[in-house]
Amino acid sequence: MLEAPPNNQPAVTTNFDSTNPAPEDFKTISTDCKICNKSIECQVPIKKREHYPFSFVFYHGRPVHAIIIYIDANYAVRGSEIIKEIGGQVRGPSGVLAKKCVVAGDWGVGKTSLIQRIAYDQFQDSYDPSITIGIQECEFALSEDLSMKIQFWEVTGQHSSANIQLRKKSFAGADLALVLCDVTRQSTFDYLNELVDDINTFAGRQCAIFAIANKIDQADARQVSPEGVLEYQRKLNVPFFEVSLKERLNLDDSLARWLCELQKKDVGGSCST
Ligand SMILES: Nc1nc2c(ncn2[C@@H]2O[C@H](COP(=O)(O)OP(=O)(O)O)[C@@H](O)[C@H]2O)c(=O)[nH]1
Ligand SMILES: [Mg+2]
Repeated sequence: MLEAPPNNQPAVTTNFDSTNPAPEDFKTISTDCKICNKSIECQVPIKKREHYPFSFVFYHGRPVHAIIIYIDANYAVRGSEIIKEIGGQVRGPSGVLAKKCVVAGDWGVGKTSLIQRIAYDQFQDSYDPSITIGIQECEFALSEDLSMKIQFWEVTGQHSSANIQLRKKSFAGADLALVLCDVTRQSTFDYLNELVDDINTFAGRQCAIFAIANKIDQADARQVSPEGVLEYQRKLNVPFFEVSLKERLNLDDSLARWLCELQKKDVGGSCST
């Protein structure tokens, strides 16, 4: 049985620091945007030394476009690159589709595990609520000359007026939202309703939402049956995938669906998955 983190309300974290730093650990940097034709201020998460240098995709402007910012170990901007808008989405100069994916859900549902599985194909049995991935970038090859770079944001924290601004910041500009729940704890399903509302409000309707019902390897401990999962799917009107991150069950199928959904938005047509 998982133990809730101390106050049951971990802060929204948007960086790599395993000491769960304060949510305001962002640094404002200025850089020129050729589309806006002026200097813009970007809020970039502060990371641990060993994670430098890193690149960060900053979404802004009307219509929304993005700039890739490379930060060196002294927090200097090493360079920036405009990625232009194509059909409401952004594409890098070298056939790279750039996407932002928020990974949200109650504590202990498997947000960190999901990102670790995708990025490193690793799984950790122990639970330390203070360890959050923050932001992790992964690149997926879609074809010989096209790849997709997804920036995964782990968004923790319960709904509360105190962290509503932080949620807004985390969800803004998201192309994809993965909302996780745990089949061994029904309360994690009940939490999805307000999460989906927040995503629709702060990320906008163009953000594709998928729900991940995790931990199906714990069949005996299930509080939500497969029929129950379908019931939530109907109620929330969001596709659900039942997975086990521990056993790596159904992950590839669901990954193929998200990538397909994101790709469809840019290049149109349908996917074979
Ligand atoms: N049995 C089982 N445990 C899992 C699974 N996925 C994650 N866990 C465990 O659940 C706990 C919380 O996972 P974590 O990814 O840290 O949750 P987060 O708080 O949402 O980021 C950890 O102990 C994980 O090992 C799964 O598929 N099956
Ligand atoms: Mg976590």
